[in-house]
Amino acid sequence: MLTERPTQPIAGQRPGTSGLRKKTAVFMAPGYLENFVQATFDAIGGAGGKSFVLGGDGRFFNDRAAQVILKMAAANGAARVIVGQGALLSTPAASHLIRLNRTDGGIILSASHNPGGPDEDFGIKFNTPNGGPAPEAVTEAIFQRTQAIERYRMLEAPDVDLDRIGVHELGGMEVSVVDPVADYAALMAGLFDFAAIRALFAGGFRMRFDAMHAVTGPYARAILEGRLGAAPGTVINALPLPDFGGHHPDPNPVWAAALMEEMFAPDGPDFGAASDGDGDRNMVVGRGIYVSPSDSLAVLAANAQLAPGYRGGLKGVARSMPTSAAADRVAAALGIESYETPTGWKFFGSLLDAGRATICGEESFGTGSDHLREKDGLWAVLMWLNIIAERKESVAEILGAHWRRFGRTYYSRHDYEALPVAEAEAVMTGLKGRLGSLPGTLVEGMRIVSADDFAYQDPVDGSVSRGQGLRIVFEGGARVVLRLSGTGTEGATIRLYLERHVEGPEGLDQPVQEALAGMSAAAEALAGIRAATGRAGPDVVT
Ligand code: VG1
Ligand code: CO
Repeated sequence: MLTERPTQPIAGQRPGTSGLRKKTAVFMAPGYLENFVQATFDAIGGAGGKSFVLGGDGRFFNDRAAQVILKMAAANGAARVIVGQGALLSTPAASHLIRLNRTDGGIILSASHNPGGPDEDFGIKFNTPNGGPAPEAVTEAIFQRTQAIERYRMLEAPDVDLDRIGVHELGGMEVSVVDPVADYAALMAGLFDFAAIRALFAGGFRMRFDAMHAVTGPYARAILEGRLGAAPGTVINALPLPDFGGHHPDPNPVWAAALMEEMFAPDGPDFGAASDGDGDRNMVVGRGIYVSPSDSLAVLAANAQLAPGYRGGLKGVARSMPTSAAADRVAAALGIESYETPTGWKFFGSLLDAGRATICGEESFGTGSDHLREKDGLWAVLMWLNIIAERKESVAEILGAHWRRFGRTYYSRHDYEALPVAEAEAVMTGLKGRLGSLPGTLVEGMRIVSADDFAYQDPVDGSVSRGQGLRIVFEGGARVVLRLSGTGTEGATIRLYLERHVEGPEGLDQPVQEALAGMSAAAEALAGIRAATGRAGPDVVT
């Protein structure tokens, strides 16, 4: 039975950097999820006759939310929804399925790297027919609709058995339950030299992949251990759990500490990697060496032609503003365009669609290419494996060679988490107010050449996004960048990004935080985060 249920606007349903994220209990409150889903359907001109992809990272409430969304899609007249078995889909796999099946978009249930569980976080995100996160104009339209909503449509029907692969029927709508891994694995096999990677593993190459009890486990098992012959047990924490085993599914040295320890042990594996809650991010580690995400982007761009899918070369490279300029140097050497976009994958979509960029990346452990329209954790791991198989060198050798050729861009992000909102905003507005007076001045003995609040005009569609982070550039290109996180659910998080380039050949092997000590002091002199918040230092350093 189809019902129209009266409702009213709920405050605060504005999507952030990557969809709408709130405490799980907020999402479970009556009408909360329903309002947002109905607003999404309304904002895209209704769901009637349309097809969608649906899946999530398996966190607590993923299964219930999927059933609600299916019944709402049916009640709104959708023709077909493609769902990953068990309501699971990694974000990149969802993006691929949208493109492969030419659907009218997709709904992804995830709060990505945020912890999951009844007391933790949940999230939802709409992706457009190109497979990418909805651009700002669409998220704004959804938000406007949440503020005017008066009713939502719901089908009263039993749940669909999402564990059974095949075609189901729900109130006249087709529900296709598909293997979440198969199409994605086939896409990867077309991009990379699986035979060469198989030979690498057959030759005794040892790898550890930490799936962090999040969605990538089944993908990594099937591809690395199944198709590529990595030793059984290569993938650890492979079972997706509703609370990610109580951990943060955030692939960085802090939250993947056990992997780091193994990789830095004397007889550690040759290669290590981890991915986040929804599988769109990656951390890559060599034996005894950590690869910063900004460096990873640069190395992948410089070596992409070693992989069959990229033999023809790259059209351009794009990075988010806080990501280091290491990739720009590669683009310059290759004679291709480089782009600097605001934080969030949605800003890469138009460049990828227009064929202006092939590889994109963010400092937050996100890398991807034009094979789909999301960042893609396993893609980056496979690209590294393909490069290692071709170059027959270790991660340390590949990075060392990269730095000797392009110089080394020391880089670090310092996160001050869960600050009182007023305190965090005072730090940001204080510095923002002083930006105009900074150029030409000396801080910690370094001269500032420019200071601005980053604004971006999309070179393809001309849309403008302002207020994307405070950017202070010093002589020689060193930078201090500050922005507020748009993905948290508690208080405010200030992200401070530090960067300094060393051309070499001397000084390429300094400890990162030592190399950036001057930048850190300059940042405190400029922004006074510690002074204003009383914090002794950042909560997370990556
Ligand atoms: C963070 C990262 C950003 C990333 C976003 C979503 O955003 O910094 O680079 O695109 O998360 O990634 P913020 O606003 O908290 O800095 V994911 O893997 O959460 O979809
Ligand atoms: Co993610």
